[in-house]
Amino acid sequence: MAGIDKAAIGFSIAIVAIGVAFAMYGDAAQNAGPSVSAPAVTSTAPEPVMDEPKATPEKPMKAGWERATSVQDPGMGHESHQLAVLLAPSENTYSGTLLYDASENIQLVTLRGPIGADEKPAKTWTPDGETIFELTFVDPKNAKGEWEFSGNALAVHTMFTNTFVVDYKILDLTETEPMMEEKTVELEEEVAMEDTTPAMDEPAGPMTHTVEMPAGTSVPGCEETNECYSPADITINAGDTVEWVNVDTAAHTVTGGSPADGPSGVFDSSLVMGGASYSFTFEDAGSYDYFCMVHPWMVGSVTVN
Ligand SMILES: [Cu+2]
Repeated sequence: MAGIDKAAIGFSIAIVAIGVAFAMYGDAAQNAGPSVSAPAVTSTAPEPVMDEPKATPEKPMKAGWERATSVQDPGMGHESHQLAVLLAPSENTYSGTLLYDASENIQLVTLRGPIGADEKPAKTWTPDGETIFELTFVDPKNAKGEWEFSGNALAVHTMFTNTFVVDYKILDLTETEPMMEEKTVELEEEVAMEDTTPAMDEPAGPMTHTVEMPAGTSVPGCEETNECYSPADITINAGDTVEWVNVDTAAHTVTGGSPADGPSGVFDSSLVMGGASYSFTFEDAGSYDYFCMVHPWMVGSVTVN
């Protein structure tokens, strides 16, 4: 179970890492790229777009296919990207053929891991220096196509701010349990953007740690397993930043203090809408409890060494 949790957390953070990485040239691509169709967005404004719902593009749904709608990339300051998760993170390895038909060009993403410390793939990401994931990112530069994939999760992505929809079908889906996995089988990867992808391994200096506000936390229940923030308790180094990503549809807060004692005043996100995020940099060692002002069963802590 710990493996699944770690993978799930890692995937979520990895998605942020993807967003962070691609934001760097995503801005350039956006300036140079085709205009986007979202009416509320201009390409030049420094968009305070985190909280604004985007119109879902109209697209006839393909009969017999499933549909996913993207959400704003949660990376801090990287509002210009969109993500849709098609296969949620799993300890099992998924393989299959993805047929996709999206409302605009999309990029294809898989995550593999956690992998062994002796593996040295081209693209890695790690939340803690120990749990290491391999990222695969393919840009087919089209909206329709198919992709043979393999990984512990499957998602699609754009480098634009507007919501996209993707109709998809997964053929020949298999799930391989970790025990059954043959270590000798290498993923066949076409990392089209390999040369331009900023390296994500071995971050130097202060790190950013991601904590999710999971879906469904606006009703009680998550407190029974201490999963109202995920992870609810995190240990970091002084100078590190914690980014809380709201993957729920409900708005939440990240408020220093406790439901019993009220806000500490150390940090307070105010309302973080669904799909938005909040970051705080902890300069001083100590233990910091926090909670959600809207849903006081949601509590978490940050320990700063
Ligand atoms: Cu809440």
